[in-house]
Amino acid sequence: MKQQADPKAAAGIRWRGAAGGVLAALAGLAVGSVSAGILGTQQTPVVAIGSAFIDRVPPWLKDLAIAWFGTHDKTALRAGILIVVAALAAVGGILAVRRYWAGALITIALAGVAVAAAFTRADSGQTGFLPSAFAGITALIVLRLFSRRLEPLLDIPDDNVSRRGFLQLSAGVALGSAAVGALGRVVGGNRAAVADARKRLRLPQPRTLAPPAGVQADGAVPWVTANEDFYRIDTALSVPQIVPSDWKLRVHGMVDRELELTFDDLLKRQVLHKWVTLTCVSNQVGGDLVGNALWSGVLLKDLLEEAGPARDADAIKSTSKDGFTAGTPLPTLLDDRQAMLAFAMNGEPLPVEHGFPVRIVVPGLYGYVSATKWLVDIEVSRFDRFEGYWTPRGWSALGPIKLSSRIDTPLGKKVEPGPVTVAGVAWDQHVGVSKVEVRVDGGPWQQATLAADPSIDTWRQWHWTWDAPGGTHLLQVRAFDAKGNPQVEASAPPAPNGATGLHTISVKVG
Ligand SMILES: Nc1nc2c(c(=O)[nH]1)N[C@H]1C(S)=C(S)[C@@H](COP(=O)(O)O)O[C@H]1N2
Ligand SMILES: [Mo]
Repeated sequence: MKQQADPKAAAGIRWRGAAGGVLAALAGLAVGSVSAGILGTQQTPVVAIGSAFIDRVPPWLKDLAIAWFGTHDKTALRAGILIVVAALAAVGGILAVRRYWAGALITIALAGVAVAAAFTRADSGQTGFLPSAFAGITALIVLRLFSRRLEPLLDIPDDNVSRRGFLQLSAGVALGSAAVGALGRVVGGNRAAVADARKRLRLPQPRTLAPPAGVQADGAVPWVTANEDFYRIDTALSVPQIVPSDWKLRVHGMVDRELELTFDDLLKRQVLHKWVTLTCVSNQVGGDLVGNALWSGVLLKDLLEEAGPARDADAIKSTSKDGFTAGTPLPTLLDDRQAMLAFAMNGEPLPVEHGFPVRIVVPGLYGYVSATKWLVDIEVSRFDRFEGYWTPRGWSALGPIKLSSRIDTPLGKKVEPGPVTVAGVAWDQHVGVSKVEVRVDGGPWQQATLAADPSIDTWRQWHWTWDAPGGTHLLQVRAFDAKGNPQVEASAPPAPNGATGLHTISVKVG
């Protein structure tokens, strides 16, 4: 045909086809998110695909994602999905110019993946697949409109009517998608209602938010981690939105009496305020997936004793609104460590990303085996009857926190020769830290000064003054637990039960 003789015209058709394909996908995604908002589900096509992907990542890839993107791993995943969808949609758009069904097949495949992904999600309910289905149908229709406009150009490359038609259609679809997308933000499920309810919530306040006296040492990282600075780790690509008045917790399983609690029931109970340092098992040596906050809530022990756990029960399986589960040893919930159902963090209702309205906090255990956010269900059970979310994914069933220490200053700073403050934190929740030592260039270990110890459930700040000579030096830190055991020096990665090794930094002096 004629257009084969003219490579420029062929290229023109190709890029128009690609643009049409991308715009068709965009229109589909916009319709997908609006319908998710209207249906009150979190499962937009991107969330469905992303969540199903997260559910299937092997531990090494999870570690890599956190190492590369830190707590921005979800933004990176969303961007990755959009790039892949756009690339495939562009190919589909090019194919559709000549053979609509070839392009349509790619669209159907993409929508099919999203629909299937939505079906695998515990939190997607019965309508969770619909946004992806609507997205697919929209994309198919828009793709057809584009292929109709572009087909005539195959025969008459300089057909101005078709060219103008393509531009008009592109502009229309782009504007339409933007408008629908904007609408999606307005009808965005419960988001606004939850933000509003959270703002209006009045909770029992702690007497003071100030850290206990003598705790704060001169160091780079404050003893209290502000809510905005607190690390966030979870599998929720779209954060569950729960209005407190809709919240209910069921306590059931191997118990004498099933309990059901509303948020008001919770507030009627005796409230506890407690400093606890939370740690993620994915934290690398020297990493920042650890934070210390004042948590307010009620004792889990009281609740569990009211329910009456069976004698042979050894665990609870806690479940979040979005289907995450943690398996926690029952003894850690019944002993003196004051494991709690927390509803406030540093004197404020829990931030939505940190589990609003209610989460679990258990001193001494990594988050993945205990700290369920957006908590809705507690089943008293046995470890031989269920597995928590991360266990079949390569992480151990039990996750006691490992003794660790970290240097926070002079990290990445250039310092002058002479006295230099070296400082950081060390933690071994519910065991306690008794000593921290620092060494320079593999020399003798020198004892650092520890800040006061308000409780064994929080991290401890330490500092040491170094008379720094010029040159480049290696600083290392190690901690000892309350029983005098030193921290494990051999390097191990986070999987399957927490990293070990000494935090080592290089400092340029002079
Ligand atoms: N619902 C839910 N809760 C969750 C998780 C999750 O993926 N989903 N991740 C856990 C993990 S691995 C950690 S380390 C802590 C982190 O709590 P934070 O985000 O408030 O710091 O939450 C825990 N609770
Ligand atoms: Mo974690």
